[in-house]
Amino acid sequence: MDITLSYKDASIFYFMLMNWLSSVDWRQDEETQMDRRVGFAVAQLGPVHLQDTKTAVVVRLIDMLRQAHARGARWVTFPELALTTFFPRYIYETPEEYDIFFEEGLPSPAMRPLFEVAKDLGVGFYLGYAEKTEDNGVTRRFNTSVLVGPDGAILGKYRKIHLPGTVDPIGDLEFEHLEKRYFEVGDLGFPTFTTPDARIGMCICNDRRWPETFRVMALRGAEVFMLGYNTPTRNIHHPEPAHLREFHHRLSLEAAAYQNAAWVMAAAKCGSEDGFAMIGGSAIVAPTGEVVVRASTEDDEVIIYDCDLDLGAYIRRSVFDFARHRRIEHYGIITSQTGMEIDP
Ligand code: CDV
Repeated sequence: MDITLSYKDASIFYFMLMNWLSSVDWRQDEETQMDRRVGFAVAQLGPVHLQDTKTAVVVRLIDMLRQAHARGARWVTFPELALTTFFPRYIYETPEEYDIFFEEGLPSPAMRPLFEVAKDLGVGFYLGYAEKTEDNGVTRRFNTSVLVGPDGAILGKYRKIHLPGTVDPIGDLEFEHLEKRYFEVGDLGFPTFTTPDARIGMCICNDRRWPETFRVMALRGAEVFMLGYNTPTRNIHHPEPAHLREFHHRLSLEAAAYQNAAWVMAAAKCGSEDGFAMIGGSAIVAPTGEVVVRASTEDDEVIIYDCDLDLGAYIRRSVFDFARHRRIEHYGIITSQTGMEIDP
């Protein structure tokens, strides 16, 4: 009997074998072999120019929300400061000049149509915006994100804690980064929110470079981290090779997902805003640390994944079982000291 396989037969056999192997659940834990799948989408936003109106931007957001819903999403993550251009690159002197970028109330008049469509479709979302609020007669401004449930309920807010850049312009640069000028440091900590689908935590852009951000949310049980960002392609403060910008972005997401056994939804505002380039690279990362889907443009683009939340639960029961393996008696310095103090 001739059992010689042609190259084509061997390829088909290999393909079938791999398909079968990838369908086998490798989790040796009966409790988490039951899939808990939920559709999460990331809506990447292309450039928003200074002259673009908030109304026009919200039309784009609603269009992406509808696409995400049509493809099975229950939740959508939109970017940081999604309603306007990334205005902290510009120098403004008085609140009268920069208040046009801020929203008052939730939903603000500009946001309202998005809130209404999302509620009609039964889709929850994260939206980044510039928040202006009155607190005991004092006006305060934050770089904020809001989490709205699929039923239209406002679940809560997060106010950005790690604000990059400077208060005063550096000058002699292509553009500035003045988040410390326009926003206060967030005062809400890193809250997480229980929803019927998953426990969700929020953070914003520069927060992703700091591991403490995600560990605090993970200790509160977050299964999904939602994150919006505006990251200029060029590092004006600390020059570095261009490729590192995307690499460090992805590395931060992958590490956050893996080390905390959670899903990461990362939504960029990207492309060239009035000539100022920002990276794309919106992505969904699994609790294994693997990017499962990534945006391929620097424009409006929806990416979606059917996320198995029990995958994170399995990892939290094994390698990252915090209660069994963390050694807090050795971590005190993390909250008692900011800068480096070298041992004598
Ligand atoms: N919006 C940001 O927080 N951007 C910062 C840049 C300035 C480094 C970021 O971490 O991507």
